Parts: sequence; C-alpha cells; structure tokens
Amino acid sequence: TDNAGTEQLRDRIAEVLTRARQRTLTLTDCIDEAELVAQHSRLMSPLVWDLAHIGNQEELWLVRDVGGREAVRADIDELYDAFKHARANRPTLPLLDPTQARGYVGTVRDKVWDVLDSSDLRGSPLVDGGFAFGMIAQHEQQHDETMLATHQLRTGAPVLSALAVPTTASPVTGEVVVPAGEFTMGTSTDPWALDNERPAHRVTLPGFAIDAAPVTNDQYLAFIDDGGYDRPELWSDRGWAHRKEANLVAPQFWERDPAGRWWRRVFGVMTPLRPHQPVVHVCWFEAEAYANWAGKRLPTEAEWEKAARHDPATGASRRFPWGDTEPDASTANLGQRHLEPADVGAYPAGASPAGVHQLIGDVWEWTASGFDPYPGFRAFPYAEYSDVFFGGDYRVLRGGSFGTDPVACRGTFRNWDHPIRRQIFSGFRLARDLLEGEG
Ligand code: AVJ
Ligand code: FE
Repeated sequence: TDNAGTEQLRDRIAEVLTRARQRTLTLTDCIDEAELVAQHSRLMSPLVWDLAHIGNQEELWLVRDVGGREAVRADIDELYDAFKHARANRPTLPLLDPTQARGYVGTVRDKVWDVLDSSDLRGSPLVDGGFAFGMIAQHEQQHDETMLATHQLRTGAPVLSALAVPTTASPVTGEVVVPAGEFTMGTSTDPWALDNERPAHRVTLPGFAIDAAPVTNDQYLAFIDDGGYDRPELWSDRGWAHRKEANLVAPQFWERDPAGRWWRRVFGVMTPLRPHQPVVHVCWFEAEAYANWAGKRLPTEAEWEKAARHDPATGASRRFPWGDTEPDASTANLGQRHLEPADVGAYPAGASPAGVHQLIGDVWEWTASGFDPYPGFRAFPYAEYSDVFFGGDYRVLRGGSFGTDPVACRGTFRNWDHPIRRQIFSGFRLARDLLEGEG
C-alpha cells in the first residue's frame, strides 16, 4: 500500500508529464500539416518526427521497460531511433503522418498513466524515486526546446505568442570574485539528475572572476562595431575558418536596416534590438572571439558550476543559485513563459549569494570545456544519452534558456553541442583569472 510520499511523487510525475505534453501539443497544433512534415532547416527534424519520437521513447522506457507491457508499435522503433537516421534525412522517411503521430503519443500516454498507477516507484534503479518517469518528462521537454528552435528557424507568419519579457532600467554589470578553494560538483542525490551529472565529486579551483551577467546585445554590438568579425587575430584558427566559410557577420537572426539600425527576428516578428538583453544565437567560436576582444575568457564548466551552486556560508552546493527551491517566475526565465531572454538584472531574486545573476534561464551559456565524464561516471540507463558523446567535438553549455523547462534545468544540468552551432538558444558570460593579490 502507498504511503503519502509515494502518492506525492505520483502527483509530481503526473504534473511534469502533463506540462510537457501541453507544450508539445502547443508547438505542433499551431501549424498546418504541410509545415509539420516540412524541413525548416537541415539542422532540424520535421516537427512530426520529434512528436512521434517523444512517444516512441516514452513507449520504450515506460510502457515496455518499467511497465513490462506489450509493445504499441514495435515496427516503428527504427524510424524514430535518432542514431539510425541523420536529421537531414528524416523528411524522406515513411514517418507517421500528423494524425497518426498524435494518435500514437496519446495511446502511449494512456498506457503510461496505467503503469504509473500500478508502480510503487521503488525496487530497481530505473524506477526508484520515479527516475524513469522524470527522465521521460525531461526528454520530452528537451525535444520541445528543440522544436522551439525549429519554430525560430521557420519562415512565415508568426504562430507563437507569450508574455512580454521583463525589462529593467538598471542592467547588471561588473564581475564577482570567487575565491580559490574546493566545492562539490555534480550530484549523487538529486533523484532525477541524469547520468552525466553524477557522481558528486570534490573539485579544487584557483580563484577567478566571473561576470555578474551574460554578455548583452549592446556589448556584443560594440564588438561588431569595433570590427570584431573582420579581425582574424581575435579568432582561433578553427573559429576564423568557420567565420569565413559560414560568412558570419552578426548573431543569427540579426538584420540591419538601411538606416544602420539592428533588428532581431524573434519567432517571425521583427523586433528592435534590446540593448540589455543577453545576446542569443551565437556559436562557441563567436563567444571565443568576443572574449579575446574583451581581454577575458569563457568560464570552465567547473567555474560556472561553482559560481552557480557553491554557498560560501555553508560550504555546501545548492541546487540553484538562489537555494534549493524550484524555479518560479521571480527567479528565472524558463519554460517558454517568454519567447526571448530577459534584460540583465530582471531576476534579482534568482541571483547567487555572491551576486551572480541569471545563471539559470534566459540563454544557455557556452563554457570553455569539452564534454567529458565525471570521475566515477556510469552510463545509466542507456549509453546513447551521454556516453557516446564524451570526448567528441562538443562544448558544454550550462544554465538553460527561456525555452528550457524547469524539470530539465538545474545547477548540475549539462548540455553540449558542436562549437559551430547557433540555432540553439545560446549565449555566454565571461570570466578571467585573478590578478596578483586580488581576491
Ligand atoms: C542533451 C540536448 C544535447 O537534444 O541532442 C534528446 C538531448 N537526447 N534525445 C539532444 C536528447 C536524446 C540532447 N541534448
Ligand atoms: Fe530524443
């Protein structure tokens, strides 16, 4: 029989699965069938692929594995296996059509409710603490963020809307010194943390300074105006080669009018560049060149996490910069509540004890680090989530964006992508070594 804790956990699982599905349907019900099956960019899947893939992962893990139930559609596993077909080729596959895909995800979800009702949420590593359910909610939300990026790439009349983003008259500037010392990186106790966030381990860092806020459009514009895109000495060799090959001249989706004013295309709406908004849609090489121009560098992943989690008063690592409570509208711009990053300084309640703002939400922040396993890493429950990407040509991004749901975002959460990618909601903040006698 259930205790109150199990009942509460079931409610929490139902809540996050329901929220993910509402978002999935919002992102797929607002455009017509032709656009659901179309390829809006070779970097992205047709939205109808993401939709059925969400259902297929849910079927594999929750219906078949946790539930031990019969397969719903074993015949389509191959079509929706991300490793079998590159995104660029997915439009030519014999995919479920939009009506079939909607029916499929609904059928799977109905079975999942039944599995959830009959599970006591303990007894194996996969179900303990509701892990598999949390993993699947995060998976759906990760694809929802990917679908949101597809929406940003699509052309045509706007179909998405959201609340206007908070602004501030006094943007946060400056940097915060983090003294040398140890902290706990990663987690062994967060029940829904994914394999690459584990285990907790002690890391010792020299002192460093980190910016109190991400780099803004205004700051980035100064780099452009100073010839940043035309000065090879600011770029690494690989970065400069990419800058030329891709003809980078500004962040993606920026447009300059004949009068010289900059605009941003935000989900189909031309918007004047907001000066104090974190810059978004830049690749790692652009971040690297900007850092060189500014005489600073990107933080390492460990520096980012120490700034985001280490509480100097207790020595413990928190779940979020502001503490252990779940994010809400006062602490972070997450969950597609808005369709763009908020001005720097718009979330004072979400700052760290030392005064570092907006580490969580707004933009994914590129770090200097490649994607590697923590000491003691064990692939769980499948190697294709993280393990097969370790050591590849990836850079780690931290903190989540306005398009990341809270269930898929925390101080330990690790994202990664190729250093040339910028269709994701990526920005950055800067760091530097301390000077002699500083800190
Ligand atoms: C962690 C965001 C890099 O989208 O490629 C989704 C998440 N893994 N399905 C991705 C993921 C499998 C992944 N990222
Ligand atoms: Fe996936």
